[in-house]
Amino acid sequence: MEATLGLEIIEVVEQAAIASARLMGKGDKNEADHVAVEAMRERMNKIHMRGKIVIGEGERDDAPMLYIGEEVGICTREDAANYCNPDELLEIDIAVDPCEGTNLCAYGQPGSMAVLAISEKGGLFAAPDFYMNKLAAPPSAKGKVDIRKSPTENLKILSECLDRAIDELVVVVMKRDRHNELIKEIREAGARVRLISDGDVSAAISCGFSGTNTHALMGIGAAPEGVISAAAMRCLGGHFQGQLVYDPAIVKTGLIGESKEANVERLQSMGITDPDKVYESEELASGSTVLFAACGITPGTLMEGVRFFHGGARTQSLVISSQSKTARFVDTIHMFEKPKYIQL
Ligand code: VTB
Repeated sequence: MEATLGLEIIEVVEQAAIASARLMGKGDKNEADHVAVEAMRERMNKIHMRGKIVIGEGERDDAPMLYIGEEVGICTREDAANYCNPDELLEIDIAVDPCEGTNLCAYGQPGSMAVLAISEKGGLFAAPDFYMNKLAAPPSAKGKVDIRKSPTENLKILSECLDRAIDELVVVVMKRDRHNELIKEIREAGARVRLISDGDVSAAISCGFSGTNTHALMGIGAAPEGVISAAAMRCLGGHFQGQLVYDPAIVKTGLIGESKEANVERLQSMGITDPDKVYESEELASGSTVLFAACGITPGTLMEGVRFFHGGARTQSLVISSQSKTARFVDTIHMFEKPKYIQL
């Protein structure tokens, strides 16, 4: 899968990032998202595969493109028989977030990126559009920290695993009222908190790399983004756990549904019988092969943002593979027209 799709998915996230970056700082998050969706979909439809969106822009009625269930790729065309050999059909599931951190992009803030994860059919958890309590930590803490433990306990474990004092740890938390208690506890335990307004995928993945000064992500973000983070962390061997949040009293933003009971029913109708289950990264991204790709829109902890120059642009992407066990940073110069120069 990596040999066939590795380069293609880099181009998919690059195209989405370039499209969004043109609208960086323009204050219109919907448009920044819209152009990323279009660019991502257009490039995806040139790939020799039969792909299905399992995490996307929403249910069909809400989202005209890259909606959940949409089929993408050359082998989904009506005339696919002319191009695709049914015996060698590459059937894959895809989770996308064409502009993760739309607000960040719209206001020119760091940390927005175009991102996707793919796996063979059935290899990614089709998370409902709910919230998820998340715990991400570096590989050395994998399986040792636990979302069922208190933040204080987890920070002690983390400090042992990373062989550093608690006050040398940085925990990323999204700045939301729902996290006031969590933030207080982390600070009281002695660790430092980096509050972010958006973009918990980038924060989760940063825990997988040393040198990012990010040692844990704690708190509640969106569930679909949790699956994408889990896919990357599964490939990196980092720690990622997620637990669905379905109680509107806990999360007061977003589209979570009016009542806890109705939400539980919705989960049950999707086959989720235990709504309180703690999911490990290997369950959220369970496929035998998992690939993850991201391209920076605005500069972030892991990647540069898109930089335009006369006639072209330069991007930085990250592609992670469970197959080759690699994390590749890809630096690309895109030549749109005859550039006056190619900027190094
Ligand atoms: C979360 C987080 C994302 O938006 O979805 C957040 O996972 C929205 O949270 O990374 P609220 O509904 O509480 O505002 C992001 O930050 C960006 O898409």
